[in-house]
Amino acid sequence: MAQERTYIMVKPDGVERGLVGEIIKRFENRGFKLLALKALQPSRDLLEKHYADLSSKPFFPKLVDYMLSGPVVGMVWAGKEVVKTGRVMLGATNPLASAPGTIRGDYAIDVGKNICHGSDAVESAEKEIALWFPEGVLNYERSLDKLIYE
Ligand code: DAT
Ligand code: MG
Repeated sequence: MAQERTYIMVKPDGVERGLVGEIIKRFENRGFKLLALKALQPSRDLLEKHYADLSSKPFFPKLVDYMLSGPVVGMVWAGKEVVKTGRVMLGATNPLASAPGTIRGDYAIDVGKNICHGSDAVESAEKEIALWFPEGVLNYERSLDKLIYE
């Protein structure tokens, strides 16, 4: 089976608020497969690369400062349409526009404190995985998949 992958990251506010387990649990419960997980204090350089597409936005300096304010937890999840589905599970960028039941819709209010990141396309996911996990990530078969996929 082709393994689509996405990069999901709990932002500093999500880590400090103790939401790491909750976010992991939602991806686990859904049936996605964890390929990598780490807590780290990202550097300004790493964050500027991660958000390079937004560098001309007026909120960019504030965004980078927010992301520098504490540790983050980065993870790689795999599964069928995990990029798109991961974004649905996260909710809209602006938490006030996020449906209840989504992570942002259940736990956040302001766009500048929206708890989590999820890749927006398969191509950007692969770029982000290479950026955040230069050491590489796991690739393994899971017997559980026969209970999740038809
Ligand atoms: P997303 O995180 O949903 O992929 P994005 O990639 O457009 O959204 O933006 C990255 C982050 O930048 C987002 O999670 C929060 C911040 N951001 C986006 N739009 C913003 C805005 N209009 N004002 C303040 N922060 C914003
Ligand atoms: Mg984005």
